[in-house]
Amino acid sequence: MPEIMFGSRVRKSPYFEATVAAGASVFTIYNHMYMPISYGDLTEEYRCLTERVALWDVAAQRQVEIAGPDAAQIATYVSARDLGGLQPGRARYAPICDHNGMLINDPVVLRLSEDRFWFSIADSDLGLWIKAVAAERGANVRVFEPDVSPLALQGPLAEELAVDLFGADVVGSLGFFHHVSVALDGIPIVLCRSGWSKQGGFEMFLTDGSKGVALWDMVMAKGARFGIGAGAPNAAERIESGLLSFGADHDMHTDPFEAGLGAWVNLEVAHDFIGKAALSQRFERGLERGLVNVSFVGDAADVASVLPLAHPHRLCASGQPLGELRSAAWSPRLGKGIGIAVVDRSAMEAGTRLDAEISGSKFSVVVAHQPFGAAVD
Ligand code: THG
Repeated sequence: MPEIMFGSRVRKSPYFEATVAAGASVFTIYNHMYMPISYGDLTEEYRCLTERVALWDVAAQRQVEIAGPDAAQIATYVSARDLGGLQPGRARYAPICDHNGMLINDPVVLRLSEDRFWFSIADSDLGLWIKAVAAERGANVRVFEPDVSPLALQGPLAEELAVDLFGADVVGSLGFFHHVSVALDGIPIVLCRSGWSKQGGFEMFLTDGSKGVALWDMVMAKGARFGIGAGAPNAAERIESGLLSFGADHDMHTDPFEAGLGAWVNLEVAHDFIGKAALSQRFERGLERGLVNVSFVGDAADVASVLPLAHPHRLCASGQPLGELRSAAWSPRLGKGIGIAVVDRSAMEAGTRLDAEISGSKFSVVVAHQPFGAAVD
C-alpha cells in the first residue's frame, strides 16, 4: 500500500507524540488533523473498550467557539436542534443544516457560559460557515478555533478511573452531557460525560495544547490498574451503538430525517433557523430513503476479509440498485459483519435482503432491527 506523508500542512494533535509512542499504526485525517484510528489490533481494541477502559486521541474533534453578546442568537440560528434552553454546563448533540435542509455537520454543542459556546465538530469546515453567517448578520460575536483538544476515556471502567483522577464529588455529580472545569496537576480541562461509544465514559477537553503528552501519560499511569489501553473510535462498536459518522454514513446530500436524526430537529420553535423552511417541506413530504443497519450473511472468514469497508458499495435487489452500503466492520461480539446503509424506502424494512459486490466477490446483507445494541439480531 502507498503511504501518507506526515507533513506540516496537516496538523498534529497535542497527543500525537504520545500516540505514536503507544504504537498507533493507522491514522486518518479529520478536520485537517491526523487522528489515530488503530494500534494494530481492532479486536483487542474492541475488547479493551467494551470490557475495560480505552484512551482515545480525538483532538481532531475541533471546537468552533462562538463568544460574545450575540453568541446564543448565532448558535440558535445555525442549529436545527433548539439550543435556546441549553444551560451553561450542559451539552447537546445538534444536527446543523444548510438552507436546503441538508446536513453540513453534527456537532456536540457545549454551552460554557451565557455568552460562550463550543461546537465540537465532525469532519467539515463548520467554523467558516458560522463565521460567515455571524458576519453577514452583523452579530456581535467572535467565531474562532480555540486551543482545545478532547481526549476520550471510554469503557465500563472509565467511571472508576475518572473517580481516581478527578474525585468522587466531581464525577458523581456529573450527569450525561454535563460538563465542568477541572484541573489535573495544573493541567486545565473541561470534563464532560460524553463520547462516541455506548460503553460510558468521559471526554477531557484539554485547554492547553502544550500539556497534551503530560495529560496522556498521567491518565495512562493511573489507568494501568484498570487495564487501560490506547484505542480510537471503534467502527464495530459505534455501528452496534447506532452512532453515525458524518462524511461516511450521512453527508451533505442527506437530510436529518433520512439520517434518523429527526428527533433532534425542532421544527416547532418560534424562531427561524437555517434550513427551517426546507426541513418543514421535507418532513411533510416524508421519507424517500433512509439509513438502516445491516448484517452480513454468508461465510464469516470471507466477510471478515473485506472489512472494515474501504469505500461505499452499491446495494441491489434482483439487479436493481436500491441503495449504498456506507460503513461496515466486523463485530467481535456478534460474530458477524455489520454496517450502515442508505436505502430506498421500499428496502428499509427489517429482513430485506440486498446484494453487494465487494473486492470482486458477491456478498449479501439483511436489513436489521436497529440499533444492534438494543436488538435481538
Ligand atoms: N464528541 C465530541 N465531538 C464530536 C463527537 C463526539 N464531534 C464529532 C462527532 N462525535 C459528532 N457525532 C456524534 C454523534 C452522536 C453523539 C455524539 C456525537 C452522541 N449521541 C448520543 C445518542 O445518540 O444516544 C446522545 C445524543 C443526545 O442525547 O443529545 O453522543 O463524540 N466532543
